[in-house]
Amino acid sequence: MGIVGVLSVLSGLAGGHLVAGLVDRDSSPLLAVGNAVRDATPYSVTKVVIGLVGTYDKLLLFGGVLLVLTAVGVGAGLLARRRPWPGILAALLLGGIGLVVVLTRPGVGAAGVVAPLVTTLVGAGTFALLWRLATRARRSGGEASPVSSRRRFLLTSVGVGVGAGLLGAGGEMLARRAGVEASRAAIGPIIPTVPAPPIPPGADFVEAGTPPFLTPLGEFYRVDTALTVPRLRAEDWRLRVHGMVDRELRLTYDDIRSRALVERTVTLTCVSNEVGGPYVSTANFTGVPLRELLLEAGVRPGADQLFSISVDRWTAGTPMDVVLEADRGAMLAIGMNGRPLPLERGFPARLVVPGLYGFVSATKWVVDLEVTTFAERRSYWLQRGWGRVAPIKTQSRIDAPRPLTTVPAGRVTLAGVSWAQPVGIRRVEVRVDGGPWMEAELSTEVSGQTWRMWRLTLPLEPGPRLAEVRATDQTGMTQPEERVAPIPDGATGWHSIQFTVA
Ligand SMILES: Nc1nc2c(c(=O)[nH]1)N[C@H]1C(S)=C(S)[C@@H](COP(=O)(O)O)O[C@H]1N2
Ligand SMILES: [Mo]
Repeated sequence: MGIVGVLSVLSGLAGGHLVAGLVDRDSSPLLAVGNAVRDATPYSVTKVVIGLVGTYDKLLLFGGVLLVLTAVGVGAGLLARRRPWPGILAALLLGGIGLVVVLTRPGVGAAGVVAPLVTTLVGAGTFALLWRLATRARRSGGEASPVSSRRRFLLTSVGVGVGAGLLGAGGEMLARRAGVEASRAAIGPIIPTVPAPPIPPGADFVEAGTPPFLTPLGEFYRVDTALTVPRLRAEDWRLRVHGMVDRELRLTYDDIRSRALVERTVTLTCVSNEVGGPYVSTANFTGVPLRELLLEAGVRPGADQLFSISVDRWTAGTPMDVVLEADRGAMLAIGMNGRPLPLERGFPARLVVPGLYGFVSATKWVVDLEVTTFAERRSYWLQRGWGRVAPIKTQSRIDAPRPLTTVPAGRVTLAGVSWAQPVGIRRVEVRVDGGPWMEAELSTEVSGQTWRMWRLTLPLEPGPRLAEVRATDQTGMTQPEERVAPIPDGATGWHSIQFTVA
C-alpha cells in the first residue's frame, strides 16, 4: 500500500502543476511549498547549504520537498492497509495544507485555489482507485484469477506513474508556453539613444590572466532567490511608480522603449562576495534614468527610500538621495549588451544603481516602485539581518597566478581586478612574502562605475610564495587589512594567494 500512497502524492502534485501551468504558475502546490520552505529557512542555514551544494540548492529544495511528501504518502498508504479512509484523509489533509500555502504566497489571486483543489481531488481519487485494485488483488489470492487482478493493479500503477510524469511535464511546458521567449525574441536589439563610450584598448589584461572587461553573459555572476526564473512577457509588464509622489505613474514596456535610452557600462557586485570571490561582473546596461521617472512622478519631501518589488515579491530598499543623484546613473534597465535583458537577468526590466551592492538596488523583474521611508518599509534582506546602507566596498583580487599552482622561475606576472564604484580605483599594490608593497600597472580607466584591471611582472626566486593585493580608491582610501565577513554590509580584507615558483 506504500506504493499506492506514493503514486497518489505524485499524481496529485502533477495534476496541480498541470493546472497551475494553465491558470497561474505560482499556484502549483509543489512550487508554492518549495518557495515557502525557502523563505522560512534562516539565512545561516541557507548559507551553509549553498556553500555545500552551490547552485544545486534549488534541486535540493525540490528534491527534499518531494521526498518528505512521498514519505508521508508511504506512511498514509501503510496506515490504509485495511480501510481506505486514512489514505483519503491524508490526501485531503495534504491538499488542504497545499491550498493554504498557495493562497498565502504573495501575488497569488483567487484563481490560485484551482490547482491545489485539483491536487487534492487527483490525489484522493488516485488513492481510492489504486486502493481498490490493490485490495482486490490481495483478496483474490485464493480465487481463480489472482493473476489478472494483480496484473490489473500493476498495470494501473505503472499507468498512473507514467501519467503523473506526463501531467507534470505538461504543466511545466504550459507554464513556459506563456511565450516569454517569444516575447523577448520579438523585441529585437535594444539600441540606446546615448550609447556608452566604446571600451578603450587596454581596458583589460586578459593575456595576463584577468577576466575580459565586459563579462561574457554565461560567466556573469548570478544571485537571486528565484526558485524558477519568473516568466513575465514584455506585453504584460507594467511598472507602477507610487507612494509619496505627486502623480502615480503606470508604464508599459513600449512607454519605456520609446523614451530616450541611455547606455552605461556598470560593474555589478554582490554583498555576499567573499574576499577574492567571483560575484563581480560588468556589462553595458541600457534603460531610462530612474531620476527622470521619479522627477516626473514628483517625490514628496520626507521620502528617503525607493522600495522596489519584483514580480516574485523580492524587495530592495535604495536610498532616495542616491537614486536622485544627477551623475550617479541609477537606471531602470531593459537592455544588457545591446539585447533585451536575458530572462534570468530580470526580463523585461530591472534596476541598476552603480556603487551599491545588488541586494539594496538591483531588483530584477521589477514591477513596482514605491516612494517611501526606511521607517515604513523593510526590504527582503534587511529583514534577514543584512544591512540597510550598502555602498560597495573597495576591493581587489588576484586572478593570476591561480592559487596553489606552480609557475616557472624568472619573471612572473601577477594580475587581477579591483573595483571601487562609483569613485574608481587610484592605485593597486602587491607584495610578495610580506615584503614591500609594489605599485601595479593599471588598465585604461573606463569609469569609476566599473572595475579596473591590474598587472605586475616580478623576478621571483624558486620556492613557495604568498602574494597579497590591496587597492586605494579615488578618495585616497586604502583597503583595510582587517578581515570582515560579508554579512551585514560587505567583506573587507586583502586577498592573498599561495603559489610555487619552480
Ligand atoms: N527579483 C530579484 N532581484 C534581485 C535579487 C533577487 O533575489 N530577486 N538579488 C539581488 C542581488 S543580491 C544581486 S547581487 C543582483 C545580482 O544580479 P545578477 O544576477 O544579474 O548578477 O540582483 C539583485 N536583484
Ligand atoms: Mo547580492
